[in-house]
Amino acid sequence: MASHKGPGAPQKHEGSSLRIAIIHARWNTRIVSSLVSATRSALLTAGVSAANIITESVPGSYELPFACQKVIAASQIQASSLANIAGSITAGMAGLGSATQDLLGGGESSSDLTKLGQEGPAPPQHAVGEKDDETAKGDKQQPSSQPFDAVIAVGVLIKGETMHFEYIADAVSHGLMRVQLDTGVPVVFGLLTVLTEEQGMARAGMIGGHNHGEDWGNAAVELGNKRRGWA
Ligand code: DLZ
Repeated sequence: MASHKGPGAPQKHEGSSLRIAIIHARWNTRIVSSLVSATRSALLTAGVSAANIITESVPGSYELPFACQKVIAASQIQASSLANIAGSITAGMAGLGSATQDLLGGGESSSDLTKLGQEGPAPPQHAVGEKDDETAKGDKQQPSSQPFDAVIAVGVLIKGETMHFEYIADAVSHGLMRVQLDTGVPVVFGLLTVLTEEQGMARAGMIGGHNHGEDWGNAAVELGNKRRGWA
């Protein structure tokens, strides 16, 4: 009998206007890396530009909620400062006479200036550091400075002999839920909580089976788009 597990029939969502962060733990690195790789591929397949996928790591899963919250906040602050700078330039230009504007070569309309401020080729800045390897790999699209549309938190918790697993799993799932509800930015739950390493490898597509990272990438694109409609 066909399995009913998973997110149902695939839906197509367009990701080319989105900016997405993948925050991953380094514990159980091989499994995490396979999951992150599938997550990234799903984002690229949906049309998200490589320049607009930011990847950042933290030591373990316990750090994921804090890092997600900080990365979201930093991107929102950066976008609003750029909008303020663009607003000041626009106001300054409006205060100059048209002759002075001509002298300065200020032919742009104020909306163009605002656009320059928001979408121009300003280098991205991120509070928790940044892997700027995406543009180096030949991606022609300029990185956007818009706030993140979604964040994907990836980690693998493997049950040990103590109660660590239970405490961390509980804290991280509550923490990630809180971050998305507090910030209004979707945080995709890419946390595997498995009993054995083999279970983790199976869910990361390393010994056959489906790589759950693909679902997480697709969920980020879907939620990133839908959130705009719900705003
Ligand atoms: C301590 C710990 C343990 C025992 N197991 C895992 C795990 O399976 N997966 C994971 O991502 N992290 C683990 N950690 C590390 C914690 O998440 C955290 O990094 C440390 O307790 C420091 O805060």
